Amino acid sequence: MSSLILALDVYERERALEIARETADYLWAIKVNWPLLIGSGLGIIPELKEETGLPVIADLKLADIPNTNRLIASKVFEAGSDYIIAHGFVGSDSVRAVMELGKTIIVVEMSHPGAREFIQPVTDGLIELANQLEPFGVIAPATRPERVSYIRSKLKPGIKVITPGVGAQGGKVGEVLKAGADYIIVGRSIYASDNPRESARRIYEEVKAWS
Ligand code: NUP
Repeated sequence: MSSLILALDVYERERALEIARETADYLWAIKVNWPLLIGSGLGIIPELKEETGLPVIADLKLADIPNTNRLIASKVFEAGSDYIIAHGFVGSDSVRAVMELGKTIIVVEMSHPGAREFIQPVTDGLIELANQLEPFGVIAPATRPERVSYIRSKLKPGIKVITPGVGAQGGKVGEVLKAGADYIIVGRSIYASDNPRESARRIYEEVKAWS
């Protein structure tokens, strides 16, 4: 089974469906984020599932009070999303509101440089939150493999480590898998390349070689 997740950050429905169709053979799941949801609407979720048969992860990074998180998450799960990504820093009640409705991935440390300013100092607390709530998985930065190892070492064994930041942001497949990632998320290196299918295939082969 593949451990590659495509971050499908395009606006247009047609383009999204075409890239999903071309790359599906090499993917574990498709991640949709605000650009695609704003550009094409929630209806893109069931369409992607029907087109590819793959699970869909809604990368909403929910960060609201429990009631609002619940109002949003219920519609997105209802639309067919298999997983939702939620922020942990808003507290366990807000995360629980999402987890009660479906499979959840908690952000414990983001991949961009700015994550060092506010998120990294609270990563330990977010790992503790994840260990207490036992979500499907957590987000850890492929751009900092040493942080992926650290997060993996502190996390309960069953919780998956999902790592964005491979490719365009500088993260390397081999390093992040060696550090303990279960899944890698790749966006621009696939969808913005001249040949998304070939790019997905190459990354898939690399993942297979390291797994
Ligand atoms: O820490 C995070 N970093 C990150 O890049 C958490 C995320 N969810 N993402 C998302 O992963 C980001 O919003 C985008 O959808 C994808 C990475 O895309 P790319 O940098 O490979 O193009």
